[in-house]
Amino acid sequence: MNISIVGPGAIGSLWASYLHDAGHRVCLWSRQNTATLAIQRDDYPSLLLMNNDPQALQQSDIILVTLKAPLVERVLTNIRHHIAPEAVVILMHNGMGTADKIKTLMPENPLVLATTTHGAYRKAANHVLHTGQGKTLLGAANHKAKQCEFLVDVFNHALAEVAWHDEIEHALWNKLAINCAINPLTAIHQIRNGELTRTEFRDQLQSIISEVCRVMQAEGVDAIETNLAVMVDQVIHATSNNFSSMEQDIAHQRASEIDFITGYLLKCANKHKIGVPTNQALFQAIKQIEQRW
Ligand code: KPL
Repeated sequence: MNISIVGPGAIGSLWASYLHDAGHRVCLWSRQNTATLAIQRDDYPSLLLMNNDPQALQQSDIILVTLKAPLVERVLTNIRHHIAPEAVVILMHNGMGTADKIKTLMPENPLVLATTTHGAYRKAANHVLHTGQGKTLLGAANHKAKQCEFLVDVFNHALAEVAWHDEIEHALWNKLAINCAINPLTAIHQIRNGELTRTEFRDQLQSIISEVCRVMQAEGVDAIETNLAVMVDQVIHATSNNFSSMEQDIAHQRASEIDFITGYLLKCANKHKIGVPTNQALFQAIKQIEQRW
């Protein structure tokens, strides 16, 4: 198939490399202004992929968007006239809130949402390390995408394990709960994920999770507070040596994904008139840090 990866950061480069190895024609769309881009995964030989070629984008059957959430709407607004109306658009990023905008922006295209737990680390601009095996879930965000379950075979063949989720929003909410718990705290304190096991964070973590759980239930997601707490704890342990993406954004003075993580939670909480003071305070703390730059 012809597949374009829009925003080849760590996760995008990982998928570009695996999809290319599985026999697909993979092209990139990136902020680098060059006709080709090299991508190396682990110790494998480097691949040279086409970059920013409007014709290649036009011929793509699948557009895998691995941009960070704050960039999705702006970039797709700029390139949508190069994208065929039947091309399947897949959004794969941390946080929630982009899908509604893209549904309106590109009403003809089947829209699929994805979440992945694969670990990827960008060692250098063109070199990605596959640091942990994970699982990828795909699911329909609009009516047309309900016929896109075939994507599971395409993606599974490249990088297992991939499954179709009939309620992808529920899977995204579970990931949002993990990100609400881990990302702001590690970013504010500039610590690794594993340091959240310290007793000083126990009450705060519990309060974050309890607030998220109430909002999830109001949104119609089957959430149980103790299960969410176990899930967060498992991720903290499994990624204990890692810095979260928000910790890295703040450390490098880049705008974070806070509006699409805790910010999305606050919007939903407001809609249901649910008080979420702990998450509200974390949101403000991140905003204050970002405003200092
Ligand atoms: O998704 C993550 C992130 O850093 O954004 C977690 C799961 C918290 C791993 O670090």
